[in-house]
Amino acid sequence: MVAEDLEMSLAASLAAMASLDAAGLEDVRLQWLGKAGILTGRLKALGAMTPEARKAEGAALNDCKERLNQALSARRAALDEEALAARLERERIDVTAPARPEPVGAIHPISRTLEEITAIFGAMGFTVKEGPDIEDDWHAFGALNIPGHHPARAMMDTFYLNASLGNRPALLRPHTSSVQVRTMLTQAPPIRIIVPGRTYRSDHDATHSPMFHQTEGLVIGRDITLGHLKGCLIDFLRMFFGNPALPVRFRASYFPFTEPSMEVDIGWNRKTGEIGKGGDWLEILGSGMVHPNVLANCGIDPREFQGFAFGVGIERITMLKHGIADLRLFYESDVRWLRHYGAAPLSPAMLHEGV
Ligand code: 2NL
Repeated sequence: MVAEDLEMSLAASLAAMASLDAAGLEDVRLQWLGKAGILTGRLKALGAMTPEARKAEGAALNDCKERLNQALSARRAALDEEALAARLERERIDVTAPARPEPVGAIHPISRTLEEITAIFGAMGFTVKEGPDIEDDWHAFGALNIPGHHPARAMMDTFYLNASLGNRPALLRPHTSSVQVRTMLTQAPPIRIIVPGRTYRSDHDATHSPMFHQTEGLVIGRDITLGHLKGCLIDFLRMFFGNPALPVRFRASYFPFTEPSMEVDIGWNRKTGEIGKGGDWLEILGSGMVHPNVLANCGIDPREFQGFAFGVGIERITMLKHGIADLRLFYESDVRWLRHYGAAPLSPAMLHEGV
């Protein structure tokens, strides 16, 4: 028979469990079922009993053991559940909470100008072409009708690399015209492209950087005239500077790759720097009708096709538009300067209210 005292201390142990943690439960288990445990001792003693006594005592001890184990696992499960509930509460995420304020970046003024130029010419039906910064001298000079003795080809202006492409000297492109050359060689007219990108010249002072940005444009068709050139560039300049009455002047000039060639000036005030009024003229870009030699070099028959091209310096027009005094500021990565002159990242260049 199971003694009364065993039944009583089991009841006490079961009752005490409600307030025990995992370590406390393990103590109770060892107290009953460990090597020197109460039940362990009683079970060992069964061997010395008569069969009848052993049967009764054995059944009772098993019953105790089962109730003990059941109570232990029930309490363990309750502890696990409490821990999980506490953790869920502790790690609760409020998905409706407003976002923490994040520092807002800004678009670099050079990037902004490129976006604006792309928007303006995009609306006129131009597509954007890009090409390699490392070029050979034929794509950079030869194809463009630039003679070998031309100063642009000299070491002091162009960065030549200690390498060649095919059997031609390699260099850092001094203008993006090489991309237009590549386009004419691979694509039949009509052509209507702009080519924004980095360009390189061996020059460094307040108005020149060895790396700068340029956008060139090229339009080729059967009946493209100087009138198209003028209309296109006047529209571009008026839109870019946000002044529909901006005075624009075309002045005869010379480039080896265009004939005739024209420098384009806009009206400004020399004293105040104000653009659009003041009676002075400021040179802003170069343009012209593509030279027949250039068309022929690029596989286009100049008796069938003609067109115009232009080139504009991105740093220069950005400085004029925003009143930036020194070119070197563009490349200093001064965060205060970028914050001041940078554009809002979520307002893309759009034409409906001017760029
Ligand atoms: C300037 C002058 C210019 C071009 C660039 C060009 C390109 C090809 C054929 C003919 Cl593939 N011309 N580009 C034409 C005239 C002027 O840029 O002073 N840029 C800042």
